[in-house]
This record gives sequence, C-alpha cells and structure tokens, in this order.
Amino acid sequence: MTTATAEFAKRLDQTAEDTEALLAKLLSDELLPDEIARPKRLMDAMRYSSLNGGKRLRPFVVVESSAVFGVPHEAALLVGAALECIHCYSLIHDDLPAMDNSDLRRGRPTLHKKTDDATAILAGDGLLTLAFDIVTRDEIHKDANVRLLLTRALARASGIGGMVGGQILDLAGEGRFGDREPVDVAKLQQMKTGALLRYGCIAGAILGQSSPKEYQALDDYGRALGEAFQIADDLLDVEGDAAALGKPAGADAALGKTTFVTQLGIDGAKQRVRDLLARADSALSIFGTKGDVLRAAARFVAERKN
Ligand code: GRG
Repeated sequence: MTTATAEFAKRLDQTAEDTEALLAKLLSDELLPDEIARPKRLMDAMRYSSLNGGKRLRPFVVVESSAVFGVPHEAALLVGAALECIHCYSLIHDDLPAMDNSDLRRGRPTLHKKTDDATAILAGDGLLTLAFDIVTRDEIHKDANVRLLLTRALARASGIGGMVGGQILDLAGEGRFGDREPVDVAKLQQMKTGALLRYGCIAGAILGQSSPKEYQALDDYGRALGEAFQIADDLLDVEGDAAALGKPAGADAALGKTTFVTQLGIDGAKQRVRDLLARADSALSIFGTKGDVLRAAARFVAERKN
C-alpha cells in the first residue's frame, strides 16, 4: 500500500466514525427549538437507515475538499452529515416497491421491509428536511451568505435538476410511464448519482471561500469522481459479488437498463474510468500535495468492490 493510499484509508475510517457519531446526535430524541415532538416510530426508522452503515463517501469528500482550505473539521462534518441524510433518504425511497422494489440494502432488510411503506416514505422525508435544517446552522460558518450558497447548491444537487430529476429519467428509461424513453446515460447519471458527489467537492470550496479557479478545479474533480463512481457501480452490477455488495448483483440487466456498460462494453467502461482518473488527477494539480487524499479517493471509488 502506498503512503497516500494508507493515509486515505485511515482518513476514510475516521470520517465514517465521526459521521456516525454526529448522525447519532442529530437523530437523538432531544427536541430542537420549535419542534413539538420527535415520534419514536419515525426516529427509529430514520436511525435504522442512517446509522451503522455505508462507506460515508459523501461526507468524506466534503471533509477532504474542506481540508484543502483549512476549514474547521466540525463545520465540514456538519455539511457532510447533511449530505449523508440526503443520500440515505434517496436509498430508502429508491428501495420502495414503487421505485426499485428492493429487499436488501447494506446487507440488511430495506426499511419498508423492516417496517412498512408509509414509515419508509416518512423516514425519507424526515431525512430530506433534516438535511436542510443542518446545512443552515450557525456553527457551519459565521457568514450567512456562505450558508446560503451551501444550502442553494444542496437543493440544486438533490432536486429537480439533480438527483430527483435523474431518478425520473431513469424510471422513464425503464419504460415505467409507457414506452421506454431513450436514455442519455451520461446526463442521467450526472444527475442521479453524480450531483451529490460533486456537491461534496464544491462544498469544500464554498466553505473555504475559495478563488474561482479553485472552485472550478473541485467542480471538475467532482464531476469526474461522480462519473467514475457510477461506471464502477455499473461494472459491479455485471462483475460484482452479492455478498460484498450487500444487495443482489445483476439488477440492471434484469430491468434491461441502459448503463455505461451496455453502451461502452466492459473494456470500454474500464478505459473510460482510467480516463476519468486522469481527469480527476489533472483537476487537482492546482492544489499540489494538498490534493493527494482526494486523488486517492478517486482511485478508491473507481476500484471499489461494494
Ligand atoms: C428516490 C429521489 C430518489 C432518488 C434515488 C441515488 C438514487 C436516486 C438511487 C440509488 C440507487 C442506486 C443503488 C444507485 C447506484 C449508485 C449508488 C447511489 C450507490 C449507493 O451509494 P454508496 O455505494 O452506498 O455510496 P453506501 O451504502 O456506501 O452509502
């Protein structure tokens, strides 16, 4: 293992641990000002789907893109936790019978299987709204305009022109609303999965009040990272192992989905990942060695096994 890879693995574990602790606090039964009650069934469901699981890759990129600018760790972690809440909500809703109808997530029964559809819908809604509560908190940055920029960017990454829009394009491509609609895989995936990862990268630039060039560098890096992540996901669906994935492989093929692999073939998809890694590396050159952990993160994403 190279020094950068070992450092990366150590920091990923640390962020996962810190995120877990912070989410447990944010999802505690303690009431916030203006809240009337935190119903037990809702809180238990939100905790079931957010705690004890996941690589915490999105908080990790927030923390590491922020570290480049010396942003306080606690502030970056809060933004990372907000982003993870959005990610966990998307997984809960994606697993519902009306969407992907999945029984297994992170090696455990999906939330609607463990509880029921109504509880799962509401737990997702609770996580989505909590994310926007977190990202506006005073502790994140003393300048309210920075918090506003973070909030607006989060809405755009997760909403109509980002993840939610990507999800409906995906369902339309599967033929859910009539005939299968033609799919622009790159655009769809940029929206559905890429937008949240890109947000994690630009969040550091926003928090760090970076120069426009530095913002652009993290934007370029984030886009390459998002696409590499998705191609790796498509490859895992073809070549992956269900035990390591914590869910069945082959789901895309069963749905007849158009993916990077169906478009480029396995070798073409692997070559595209190599090109994206080179793009990610070159985007980070502006940061010198301060970009080393993010560089290792791109390799991890491209080579991941789950
Ligand atoms: C329901 C509004 C709505 C959106 C759903 C992102 C998404 C849109 C659905 C997720 C479906 C899916 C499995 C996509 C493949 C890429 C992906 C997001 C994988 C899971 O992310 P990881 O690997 O998961 O970071 P962990 O468990 O590590 O957090």
